[in-house]
Amino acid sequence: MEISKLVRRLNDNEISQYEDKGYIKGLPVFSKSGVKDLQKFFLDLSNRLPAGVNINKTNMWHKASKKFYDLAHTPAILDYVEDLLGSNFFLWGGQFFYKAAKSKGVVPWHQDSQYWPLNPSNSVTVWLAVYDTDKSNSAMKIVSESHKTKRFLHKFNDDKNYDLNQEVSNDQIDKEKIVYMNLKAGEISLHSDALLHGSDANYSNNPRCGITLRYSPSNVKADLSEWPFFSVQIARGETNHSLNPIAPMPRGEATPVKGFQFHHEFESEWRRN
Ligand SMILES: O=C(O)CCC(=O)C(=O)O
Repeated sequence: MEISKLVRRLNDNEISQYEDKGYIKGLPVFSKSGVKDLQKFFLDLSNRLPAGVNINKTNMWHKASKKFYDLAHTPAILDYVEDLLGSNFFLWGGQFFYKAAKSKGVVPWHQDSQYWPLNPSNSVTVWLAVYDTDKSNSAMKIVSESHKTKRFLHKFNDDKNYDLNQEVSNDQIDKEKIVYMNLKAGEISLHSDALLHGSDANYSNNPRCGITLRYSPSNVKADLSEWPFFSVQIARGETNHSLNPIAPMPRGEATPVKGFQFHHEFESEWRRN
């Protein structure tokens, strides 16, 4: 995938904005021709899913698919993350947030850290736009500065249109501070794991898809009693091998069929494909 000529490093204002507001948006990664490849990549991978499997319920693509692994190790993306996390960090999650045109799927307001048994809580999510995205086609929305409140009260909600099952109620949301993460295809936003975010249904005729990549500094440890499948791939620098299990680079193409899978579950599929 061709990289945009506009890629760069984060400047001091952007780094301060991340610390102060909890996000940065509109960072270029892929060129126009790279975006065509990105869209083909998304369609190819989603077409591999067995009938009845919802792509929004799958995860760990970086452990299953060499192509996804390569995307998540794109140097321009890692440079932006390094500017926030420093030179030693790992990749541990890769998934899609897809909403077809006219789809009713909603991502309720939440903090990622509510879902993740990671300590310390200091992860960065890259949200890579596969298509142009704004409020009309359900761009992700965030509450600026909400990451400064470490824990909002989440309640379980099994609404059939929800892509996640824990939500922060509307009365806890400071409406004045909502920002839509408008992005051109091939651009990324970055958000803190403590930032409140979510997205509405897609009432438009255009699809929207974000590829999310999760990175943490190498001192972060997962509680394996809660997440036994957790394993990491070094993204930059070094990692402490005694803190978390290490996942190999995929040796081929496999397809996750649910959210949580061990890396060894993909091995036989690599041999077959
Ligand atoms: O794409 C969305 O609407 C939400 C993404 C999200 O929840 C996340 O990146 O953690």
